[in-house]
Amino acid sequence: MDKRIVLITGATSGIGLETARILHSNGYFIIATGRREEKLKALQTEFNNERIYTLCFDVRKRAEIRSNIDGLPEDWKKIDVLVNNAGNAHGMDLFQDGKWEDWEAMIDINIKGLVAVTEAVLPGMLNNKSGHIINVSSIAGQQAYPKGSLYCASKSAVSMITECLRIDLNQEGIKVSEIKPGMVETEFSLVRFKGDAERAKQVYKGVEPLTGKDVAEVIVYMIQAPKHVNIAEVLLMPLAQASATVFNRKS
Ligand code: 8X3
Repeated sequence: MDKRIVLITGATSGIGLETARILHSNGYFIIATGRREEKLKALQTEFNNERIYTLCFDVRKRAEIRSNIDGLPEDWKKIDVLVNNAGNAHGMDLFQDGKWEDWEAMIDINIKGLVAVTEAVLPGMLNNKSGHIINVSSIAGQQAYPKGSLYCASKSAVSMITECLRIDLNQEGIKVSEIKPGMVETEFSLVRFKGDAERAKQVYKGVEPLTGKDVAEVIVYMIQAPKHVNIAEVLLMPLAQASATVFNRKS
């Protein structure tokens, strides 16, 4: 295989980590980004320091993103695939009880963060007239659910940005895709409920959710599709889930 470089945001856990693992085992070169330096170091060790480059930044820091991407060594500059995976939910409240800080975090990370990373990586792809951008959104971006307002809105924005980007890049030879997972058991609920492990556990009670690896396998499939094939959108749910709110829960 030709040398292929994939930049994955939020590569230190969950879907991002599993995507990095599968791609690495398939010979890809991985640029792993995340906020947690120690987790990035652990991934470097796991990959024996081979075919991995790490960038430690918070997707909320636009200037840092830009300087990190622009500062990549020459042999890491040609990014073939960008997986915009970093994102999370903060709080789960009725709109009337919502907290401004939670709303702001979701807008800053899920929307502005994704845009800032894309903005930094895109010039290289445009220059090469090739590339693939895969945005990880959510079933929450197409179906509203109670207490989901700003999370659902942020993921809906990701869907629209993806669609517009595909249109704007149509003449440039760059693929743009979106994967919308349903229930996935990662750190997602723990973050949403601010470390309340008991509450997080209840989310998955009586159902078998997707794993980060399940989603990663589909992302890898999207990356490996033939050059003329773009898997534009995937909605991926566990068997036990029929919609954002309908589950077959065994108690
Ligand atoms: C995660 C899926 O349904 O918990 O994006 O919001 S959901």
